[in-house]
This record gives sequence, C-alpha cells and structure tokens, in this order.
Amino acid sequence: MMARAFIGVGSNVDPERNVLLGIQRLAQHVRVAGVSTVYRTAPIGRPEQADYYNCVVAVETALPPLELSRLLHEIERELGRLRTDDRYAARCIDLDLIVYDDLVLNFAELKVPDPDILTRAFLAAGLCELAPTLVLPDSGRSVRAIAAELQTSGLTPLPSYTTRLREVVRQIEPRT
Ligand code: PH2
Ligand code: MG
Ligand code: MG
Repeated sequence: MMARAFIGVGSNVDPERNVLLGIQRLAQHVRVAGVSTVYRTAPIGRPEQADYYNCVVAVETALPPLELSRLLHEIERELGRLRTDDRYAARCIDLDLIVYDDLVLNFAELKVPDPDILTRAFLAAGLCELAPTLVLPDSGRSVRAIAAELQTSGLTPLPSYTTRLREVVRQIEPRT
C-alpha cells in the first residue's frame, strides 16, 4: 500500500541550486505527486541569515515513516548538510517529513504532523495548495483554515523557478 506524505523543503545556502537538487534526489526514490509554489521567505529566528527558499512536496511511497525520514536525512547528508546542535543554523538543504497519511508520531526527534505547520505560513500555504481539504489528524484543524490565519506578507512566490523545478522533476522515474 502506498502512503501519501508531505515533505517540507528549505534552504538558505545556494537555495536555487540546492532545493532543485534535493527534490531531484527525492524523486529518484519516491513518486513526487506535486510540488507547491516555491517561496522566498525571511529567515525565522535568525534575521541576520540569508533568505530561504521554502516549498512543500507531495509524495507517494511504500516506505514506512521512519524509513522515509531516514531517506530524507541521507539526502541532506549527500548534499553536504552538516548538522550541529543549532536548530536554526543556516543550511544547504532541509527535508522534513511534515505529514504522513493520518499518522500521529510524537518522538522527540520526529513529530508528525510537524507542529511548525501551525506557525509557519510557507508550510501551511504549500500544504493548502497541494491538498486543500487536508485535515491534520492530531489537532483536527484544516490546512486551509491554518493557512488563512497565518501572515503571508513575508512570502514572495517564485513562479518561474517553481515552473522550472516542476519540469525537471516530472522527467524523473523513481528507482526504489
Ligand atoms: N527553518 C528553520 C529556521 N528558520 N526560516 C525560514 N524562512 N524557513 C525555514 O525553513 C526555516 C527558517 C529551522 O527550523
Ligand atoms: Mg525545517
Ligand atoms: Mg529539518
């Protein structure tokens, strides 16, 4: 059985290159069913850092959630991400499992649905674009209502970058 999952994608180190590379790698392992609009976003928590590119990717996969999460970390490592204790460090690529079917997980290192969906407009807006009727299984809140509530003034949509990204990803067939 295939699960439907959503991945939050972010980068603020060479983001034009790294968001594309990250999603390309992802598409080699799981079926990418949709890519939201990519937004340029102000860096949350660290105003001195460079702007992020952020988007959400819908995937279909037979991988169970922890294996999908492990795959995401592997791709981050392959792209040169070095993790430190700083949760807000600048990063070349960040791939977060934010929703996996109706599953609720509450591990310290992996919460699904990702609680950031409730506060980060780029996550709520991206989810809402890909799955407007989605209701989060833990809070019972619809992504449409969450997106409508959050300030979107800090988000700059990047339509031509998004189109280019979708075209590249459409050509890829998953190998696993
Ligand atoms: N991720 C962070 C910290 N700050 N800011 C933006 N704009 N986008 C992110 O993905 C992001 C962030 C680490 O949780
Ligand atoms: Mg993140
Ligand atoms: Mg992360």
